[in-house]
Amino acid sequence: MLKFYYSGAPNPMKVALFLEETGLPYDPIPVDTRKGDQHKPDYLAINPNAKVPAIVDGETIVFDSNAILLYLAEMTGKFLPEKTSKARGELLSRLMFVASGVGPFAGQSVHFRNYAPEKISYATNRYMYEAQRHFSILDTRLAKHHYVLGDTYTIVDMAVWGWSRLIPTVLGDGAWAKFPNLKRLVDEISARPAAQRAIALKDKHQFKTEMDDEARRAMFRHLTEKVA
Ligand SMILES: N[C@@H](CCC(=O)N[C@@H](CS)C(=O)NCC(=O)O)C(=O)O
Repeated sequence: MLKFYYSGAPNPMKVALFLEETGLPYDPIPVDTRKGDQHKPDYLAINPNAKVPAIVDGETIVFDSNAILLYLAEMTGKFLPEKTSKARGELLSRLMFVASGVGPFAGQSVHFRNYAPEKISYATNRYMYEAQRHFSILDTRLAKHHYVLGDTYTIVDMAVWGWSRLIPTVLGDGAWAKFPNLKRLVDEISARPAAQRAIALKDKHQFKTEMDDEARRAMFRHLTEKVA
């Protein structure tokens, strides 16, 4: 059975949503990143980047949430747009836009707003600005299309859902007012039974919730290793 290495964080949740939407059988394996599980040799053999999610499907290993979404969608033939070159161009562009823009800038925004030991207004402003800019691009798109790729619910919407549902954590309370069309999509997806099951998945295992010294050492290794 397909093994799904996960936590309740935004990137694993995209994959949990896909798995629950398709009903593909899977074995959820917790990786408690606040306890340092991501740095254990057995896990590094699966994902050398020491992050969740990852999947093992027989002899195939896939890590990085958006790569996993594409792999699973192509494997099952589900949640993909129509099979035209134009639609594939849109799929790849928008999926990589989420992978390289939305996710990283939202993640850094959360980091500098909530976890940086010093408040650095330049960094906070840069990452919040970029996160907001990326979400605005999605919002503009969704003003004209029901889903990111048009009329069909695809893996791009699942990828978007992963980080967008945390917009208040990324940009602060009240930020939803800036993205009414994106909110419409996130609310629609969150109300789906599959999304409810994906969100509930983390309750199957006991994940550490405190962001204490052990968690900071595991997740923010630059605190103890200076390279600059
Ligand atoms: N590009 C990767 C990023 C994965 C990532 O940053 N995962 C976070 C959770 S959302 C994580 O594992 N954090 C633990 C750590 O940084 O040590 C993906 O999309 O899967």
